[in-house]
Amino acid sequence: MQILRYETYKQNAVNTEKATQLMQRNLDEQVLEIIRAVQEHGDEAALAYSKKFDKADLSSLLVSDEEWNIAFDKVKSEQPALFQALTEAAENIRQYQRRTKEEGFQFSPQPGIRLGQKITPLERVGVYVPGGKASYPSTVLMDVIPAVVAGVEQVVITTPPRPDGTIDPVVLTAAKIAGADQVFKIGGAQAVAALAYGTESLPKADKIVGPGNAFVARAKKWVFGDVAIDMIAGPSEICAFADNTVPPSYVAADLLSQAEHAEDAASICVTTDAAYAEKVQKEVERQIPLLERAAIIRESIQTNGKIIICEDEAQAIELINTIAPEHLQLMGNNAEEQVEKIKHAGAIFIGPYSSEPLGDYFAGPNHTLPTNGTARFSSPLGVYDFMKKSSTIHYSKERLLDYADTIITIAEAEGLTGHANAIRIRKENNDASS
Ligand code: HSO
Ligand code: ZN
Repeated sequence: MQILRYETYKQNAVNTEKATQLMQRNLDEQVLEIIRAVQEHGDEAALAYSKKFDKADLSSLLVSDEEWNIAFDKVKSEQPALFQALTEAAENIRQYQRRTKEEGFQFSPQPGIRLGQKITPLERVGVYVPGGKASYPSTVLMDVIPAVVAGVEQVVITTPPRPDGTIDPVVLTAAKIAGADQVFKIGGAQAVAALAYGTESLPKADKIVGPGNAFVARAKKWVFGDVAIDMIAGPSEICAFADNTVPPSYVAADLLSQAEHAEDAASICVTTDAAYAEKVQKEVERQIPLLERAAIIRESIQTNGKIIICEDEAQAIELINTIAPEHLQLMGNNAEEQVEKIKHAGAIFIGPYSSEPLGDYFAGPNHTLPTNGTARFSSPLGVYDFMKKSSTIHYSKERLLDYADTIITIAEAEGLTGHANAIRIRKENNDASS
């Protein structure tokens, strides 16, 4: 793991956007073809893609109630500790998410005037759950529960089938614990297209959420506008700010926990102490071979792992705000005071015992977080992502007449005499009758 001084890090941070753009263009051709096929041929195209990409020969896309219940009962009886853990985590997530629910409001700035905001849950939401090695029951809980708490009428999951046509029973169990309504065996860009436009079996969703591979991410970009989407999730990131009060083994373990997600995950340690940086570096090297996913971790640490030495705390905070990491761990002595100075981070873990996996699995706040610097302008997934707002306006006759001339003045300045007329007609009608 590379140790860098702050200045060197800043100079090296040139972007690699051009290469990424080229890759995306090739992907787009395939993704657009899939979207078009699903739009035109619905289930038939979806089933054909499941056969082509997932090697699954399905007769139906929907997971039947029987199949779902069998999976649930099996996990409950054969893996009771896991079942209990998922149930407890779900309760923590529910409790936290209830607090993120916004209420509407009404107020009366003057007698006869009532203004407000009405908040309504979305009707239909599609949650994409990745398959294969990256299929995480914890993500099912994190993405479904806020929608259920919001009051979404229909929450459906799409997830790629395994070659034998089944879905991981633990994912199905998490889906039931979270309160999803239906699960469909469909993944990739075809799932995004099916949710965006609807097919014979899949309902057309108002919003699609959840992480996925490059195909899913690109497809979400293309259907955006026809349907709402949450965010385009990038590789996992962790930034740990630590001092010598924190055991270097904790810092190293936390960095590696994110590096294990994928080769392109990014793990960064920030410190003001050069001797401490070396201790963390040694620990990282010591721990990598002990982990099952050592190969992935090594690659991730070699390419994107960095320990950055800053002059002082102020410089470190400035750097963290520039990175705007998905996960920030403030682990050192001054953690509580540092929180106030952090402007950009998806989730902030405070203190040496608030290790990132605590947030991934259990604490309650969402683990679907803005990545790739987007914490500058976006937020963790929450109930608010599944609700929308309508403004409400009421003026009594008297109040409208009071302000009629003012409104007409603005309408006429815009040259919109029809607008002016809609107000004037009421004014004249009432002048005449008085
Ligand atoms: N840390 C991931 C979420 C996750 N971790 C799921 C384990 N399972 C988000 O960056
Ligand atoms: Zn994780």
